Amino acid sequence: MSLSEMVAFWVFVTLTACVATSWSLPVEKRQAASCSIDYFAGIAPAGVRVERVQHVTTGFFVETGNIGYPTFPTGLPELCAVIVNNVTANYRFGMFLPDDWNSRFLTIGSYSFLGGINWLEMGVGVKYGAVALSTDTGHSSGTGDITWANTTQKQVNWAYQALQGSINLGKVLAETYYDQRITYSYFSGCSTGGRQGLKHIQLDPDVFDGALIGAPAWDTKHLMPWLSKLATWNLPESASYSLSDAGLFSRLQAEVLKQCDSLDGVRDNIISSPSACRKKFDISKVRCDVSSNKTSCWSKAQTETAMKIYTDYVTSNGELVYKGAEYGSEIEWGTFLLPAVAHNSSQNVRRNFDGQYERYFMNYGEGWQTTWYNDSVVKDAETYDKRIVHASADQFDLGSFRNKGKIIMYGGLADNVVPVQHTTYYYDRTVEAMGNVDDFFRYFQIPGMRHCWGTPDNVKAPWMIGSTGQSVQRPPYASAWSVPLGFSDSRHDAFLALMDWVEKGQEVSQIIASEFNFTDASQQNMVLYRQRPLCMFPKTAKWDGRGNQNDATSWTCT
Ligand SMILES: *[C@@H]1O[C@H](CO)[C@@H](O)[C@H](O)[C@H]1NC(C)=O
Ligand SMILES: *[C@@H]1O[C@H](CO)[C@@H](O)[C@H](O)[C@H]1NC(C)=O
Ligand SMILES: *[C@@H]1O[C@H](CO)[C@@H](O)[C@H](O)[C@H]1NC(C)=O
Ligand SMILES: *[C@@H]1O[C@H](CO)[C@@H](O)[C@H](O)[C@H]1NC(C)=O
Ligand SMILES: *[C@@H]1O[C@H](CO)[C@@H](O)[C@H](O)[C@H]1NC(C)=O
Ligand SMILES: *[C@@H]1O[C@H](CO)[C@@H](O)[C@H](O)[C@H]1NC(C)=O
Ligand SMILES: [Ca+2]
Repeated sequence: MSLSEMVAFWVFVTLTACVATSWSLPVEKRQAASCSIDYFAGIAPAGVRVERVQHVTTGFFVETGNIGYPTFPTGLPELCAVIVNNVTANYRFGMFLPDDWNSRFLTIGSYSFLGGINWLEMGVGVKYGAVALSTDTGHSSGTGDITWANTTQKQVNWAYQALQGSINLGKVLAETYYDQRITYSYFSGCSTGGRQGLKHIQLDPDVFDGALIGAPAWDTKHLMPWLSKLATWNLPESASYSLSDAGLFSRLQAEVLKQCDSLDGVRDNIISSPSACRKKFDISKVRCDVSSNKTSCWSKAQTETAMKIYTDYVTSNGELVYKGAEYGSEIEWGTFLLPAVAHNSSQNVRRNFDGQYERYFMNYGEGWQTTWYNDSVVKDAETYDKRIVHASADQFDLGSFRNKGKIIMYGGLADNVVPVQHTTYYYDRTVEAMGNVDDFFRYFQIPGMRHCWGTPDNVKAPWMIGSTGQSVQRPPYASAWSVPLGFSDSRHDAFLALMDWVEKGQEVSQIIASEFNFTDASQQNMVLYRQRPLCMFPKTAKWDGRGNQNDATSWTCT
């Protein structure tokens, strides 16, 4: 044996011994052994720093200083938590790699302009047995803050680059760690998360096999100017037409319910046909012109402001910017219209969102005032988005994704944070571009649901379909997953339904939504209140006229 042969032989023996030792361990133990910063630093490519690796055996994981997502999951299975930092592009992502892995990869979406890793909902995802990943989108920020968006790199990171790079590297790290291929790649997200899901399908049709898309804020370049327009309809706050008390929105919502509930054929506190309401609603019924009761009396001028909000925002050139608010969504109008800062702040805006997109994302500068808004802002937003930032997920033809993946999209008919008519508009435009899309893209409207989850107290519509953002809204909260009280199956859980469609070819034509009642003041216990099928758009649920209306079997999709 020559020296080189001896070295080669020694290397062979050593490697064989290592591999033999390693393979003699059960798979889970072997992974736990690799769950170390040295291991991940060893497999990570140049340009990234592995910040933290922790084998979680306590069911609980915390990342201190995460101001975007300060709630953390509990009840976790044993897993490896990893934080990776792309130091070149300046974004971070987190992964939960379960010891007991079913070879699926699940990307979890973000919300709003929040900067941080969404560990809470990764915690939901990992309970399906998948690797779960989320990115901080390249910055650290809390609610209602867009001041961070003052460099092109940060804007582009939020728009798509941070998530794109995170998914690409995350997949490689997972496959290396498990020494096993990913069989299916999924996405689940709502709001900004919905935008991210559609955006990444548009960027790369091979990125996901299935995507659960909730209330997508897909049209960033129009959504944000619409918010400013909304603010200008309502400013100044001292004006007779201004809507400045949450009581006004409750009063209007109650009137809409009174006039429109039965227009869908069933008096059940749910407006299932807002389009019928749009044709019939008489807003003058909320007027009482009692100036001493500003909280629930509407003036004529205020009803005119409301009518602008219900109507599509179209520029003076006739271009549609954003679809109007839906009838039944009034409780949510306060999100953008009620002051979040002192009434008389120097900026004179009701919500920071009103003008921060223009100031920071569009580089108008800190001094820009919402009251300066005019339709040319729309043109500027379109141009900047198209040329530089590419945040909007505004491609309607989804191309070859059709041959590869499946999409379940949903939107609450009482959503006015991302007005639901614009979600329907995305679906309609896609059908226009691609023809009937039932083979791969199905849309489910959820009557009475607010933005992403929840329902007004006087509506209590079935809304829960176990999507990642939804589960944690109800007990057991931070340790929740799927639909509670025994409904974690593919008839009630939209993500399980999506997996069955992708992996077994089982088409999803309805999903049964649930609503629960709390049975204690501390809201830790619930009973089932009612269930009803959500139907593949444009079908709607029809009551059979006989059975218990709270029972899903009394309804069919027609
Ligand atoms: C951007 O904003 C941050 C604070 O969020 C500030 O520290 C930084 O100097 C700003 N950068 C530019 C280019 O304005
Ligand atoms: C870091 O991010 C940039 C921009 O997304 C990307 O091009 C690069 O590949 C990333 N590096 C790694 C090692 O993932
Ligand atoms: C204002 O009107 C509402 C609804 O009519 C009523 O419940 C409330 O008591 C009134 N408030 C005052 C101060 O009159
Ligand atoms: C400004 O707002 C504060 C708090 O809302 C209030 O106390 C103060 O009277 C206001 N000042 C003026 C000039 O309106
Ligand atoms: C419209 O708004 C833009 C941005 O604030 C401003 O530059 C422009 O001068 C305004 N145009 C008119 C006609 O007021
Ligand atoms: C749930 O709450 C609704 C509305 O408050 C009530 O009508 C219904 O009887 C309750 N159902 C159960 C099972 O508690
Ligand atoms: Ca009804």
